[in-house]
Amino acid sequence: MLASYRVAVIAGDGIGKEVIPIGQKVVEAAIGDRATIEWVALPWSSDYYREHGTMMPDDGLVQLRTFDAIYLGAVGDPPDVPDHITLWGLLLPIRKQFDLHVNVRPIRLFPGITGPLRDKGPADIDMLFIRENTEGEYAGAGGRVHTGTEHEVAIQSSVFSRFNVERVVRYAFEQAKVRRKHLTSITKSNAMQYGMPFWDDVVNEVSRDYPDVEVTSMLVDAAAAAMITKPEAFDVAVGSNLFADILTDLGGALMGSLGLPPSANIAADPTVPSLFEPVHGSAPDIAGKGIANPMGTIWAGAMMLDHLGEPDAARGILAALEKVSSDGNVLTGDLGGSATTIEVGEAVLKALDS
Ligand code: GGG
Repeated sequence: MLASYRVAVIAGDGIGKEVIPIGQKVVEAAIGDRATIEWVALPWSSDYYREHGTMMPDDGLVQLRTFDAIYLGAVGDPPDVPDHITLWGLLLPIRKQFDLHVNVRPIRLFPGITGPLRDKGPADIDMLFIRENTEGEYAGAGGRVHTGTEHEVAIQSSVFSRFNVERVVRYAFEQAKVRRKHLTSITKSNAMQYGMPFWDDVVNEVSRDYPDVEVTSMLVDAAAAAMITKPEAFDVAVGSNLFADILTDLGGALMGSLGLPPSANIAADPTVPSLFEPVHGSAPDIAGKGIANPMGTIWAGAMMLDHLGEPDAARGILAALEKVSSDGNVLTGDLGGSATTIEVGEAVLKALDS
């Protein structure tokens, strides 16, 4: 019987609204007649917030729970709506309530793309970040007191639970096992003396189950430098919510553009929808101009297909992206080209056919 998938589409804000329709077209073309996809567009965004006072309806999570996957563009419309409202009103509640425990972020220099590092090519820049995705620095533990007075205090605490750190680290080891068998664990254990040495302890404990995986422990500042000076040293990297978020933006820069990296927010419970999105945000500076790079969103669509059990279609999209990058004729401005978002989408569709 033909497989059928129901996917919730939250294009969101800014360039999210421009890149998501392109991603949908490519996903549909890649899947062909192997399966059917029912897309359900949900208008949850900053516009929705301006109209309703919330980023999504009260039963938003109940609605989302019925889907097989969520395809998200971007959230953020500063300064009109503060960033912490957009993020805590939509993306973070989905990650937390659906227990999307890991955020998988591949960082690869595509063939034909000139990255910013002299003498480093696609063979040197090929890493997979596993970002802890529901707690850590984004746990939301804290508060503000004496607001508006000169005694005002703000506290933001990081939270690391054994249950969560262990499963995230284990996920990273599993990835390392099927890649180059090297895991870099990124912390700041010298300065953050409770949560981060705890993270190191868990990594050491879990490593006993993976004797064939070599582990390197790095402070986040050293890791940032090493990603520039010696990117080939990274295979799989695992880090806390904040650290891995920052380092994967750096990874996007190594790829030549933040428009390229995708991410997969994976639910611990396979009956709950996972969420797929580009790493980039809403990019208000270029929104509405039709020049945003859709490649990260398209790649996120491939990760979604792979997760849904359509690895051939996913591989087809990756190959098409690589063909477009190798040819180098149809690229957006961030990659040195002059093509529009739609033109890049059409080039990927054509490459899928070839
Ligand atoms: N692609 C979704 C998006 O808008 N990302 C930007 C962002 O700030 N995300 C927050 C995060 O990943 O923690």
